[in-house]
Formats: sequence, structure tokens, C-alpha cells
Amino acid sequence: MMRVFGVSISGNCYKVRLALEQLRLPHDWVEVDMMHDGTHTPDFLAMNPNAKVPVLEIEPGKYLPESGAILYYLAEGTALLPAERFARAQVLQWMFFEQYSHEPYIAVARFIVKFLEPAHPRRAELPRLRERGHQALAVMESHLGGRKFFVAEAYSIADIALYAYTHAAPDADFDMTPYPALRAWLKRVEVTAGFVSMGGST
Ligand SMILES: N[C@@H](CCC(=O)N[C@@H](CS)C(=O)NCC(=O)O)C(=O)O
Repeated sequence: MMRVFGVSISGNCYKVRLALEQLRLPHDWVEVDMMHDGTHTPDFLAMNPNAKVPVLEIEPGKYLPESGAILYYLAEGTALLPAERFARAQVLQWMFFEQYSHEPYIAVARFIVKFLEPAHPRRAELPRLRERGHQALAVMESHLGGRKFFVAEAYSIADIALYAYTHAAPDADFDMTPYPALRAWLKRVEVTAGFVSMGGST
């Protein structure tokens, strides 16, 4: 059985759990104690020298880190990854967008707001993170206007990758009012087959 080394409160790990559930792939979840250096033990570093969750254990000794790479691996040959060449590349386009222009702002802002104490000096980063995060949300809003999903009108791992921290943006006090297409898309994702929420099972 595949195993996921992850942290339940992490959006990057949630992407993997959502894909596994929607693809009905049995797996075991191993909770890593990120707040107490659980990603820096010799055993963990042997799986991912970059010291980050999630890591997928495909079989004993065969490890894949990076949420986007894991989604791509799991989705191969399924409806979550289009077969057509251009659509497939567009899925990667949006997953790279998520990693470079979206997650570094929205996920980091969420971490600071939700998990660091109110007087933490990293709060000084929030205005810039919010500005850049809103730029990413505006790009998504303009792409989604009139579209059902990010690529080729079909739900894919691009939607899973972007859903994780977009739906969690209000945790970091992002006001979603200016993004009606984005809010409608979030609702559309939430009724796809086998959807599970970040905190629970529905
Ligand atoms: N690009 C990576 C980012 C993974 C990441 O940032 N993981 C965080 C939790 S959300 C982590 O493991 N942080 C622990 C650390 O940096 O020590 C991915 O998409 O998987």
C-alpha cells in the first residue's frame, strides 16, 4: 500500500490526500511533526533531502516529494490528467503558476496568520504577501470567467493544485468578494466525485 508522509494542516499535503481519495487509491497517512523538526530527521531527509512534506512512498525505498510531482504521478492514465498534448502542458502551466505565483504568497500568509503568535516579527511580511496573493487570485479570476475548470473544461490536477490554498485564502484574511468566478469554481470543485475537505471527510 502507498504511504503519504504529510501534515494534516498543510495545503500541499491536502492536494495529495484529495487526489488519492478522488482516485479511490488506498493509502496510509503518516503524520509528520513539522513543528518539532520532524522533516529534519535523518530518516526523513533520506526520503526528501529538501526537508518538506508531502512525500509519497510508492513502495518501500521509492519516494516522491513535491506535491505537483505526486499529483502528476497519481493522475497518469486517469481522467484527472488529459491525454492530449497541449491540454496536458496547460495542466502543468497552472501547476507551475501555483508553485511560483500563488502558493509562495497565499500559503505563507496563511501560515503566518494561523500558526505564528500574534506578535511574531514575520507579520511584517503580510502586506507584500497579500498584495502578491491578490495578483494571483486576479489572474485566476480572469482566466475562469466563462470557464468551468482551469483546463479544457474538465476537472484535473490543475484544479486540485489550485484549490488547496485558494479555498484556504480566507484563513489569511484574503477577502474573496472581488472574485465571483473563483468563488463559483471553488463550489464546483467541492461537488466533484469523491471530494473530501481539508479538515474532515466531506
Ligand atoms: N513545493 C513543495 C512545498 C512543500 C512545503 O512547503 N511543505 C511545507 C509544509 S506546507 C513543509 O514541509 N515545511 C517544513 C519545513 O520547511 O521544514 C510542494 O509543493 O510539495
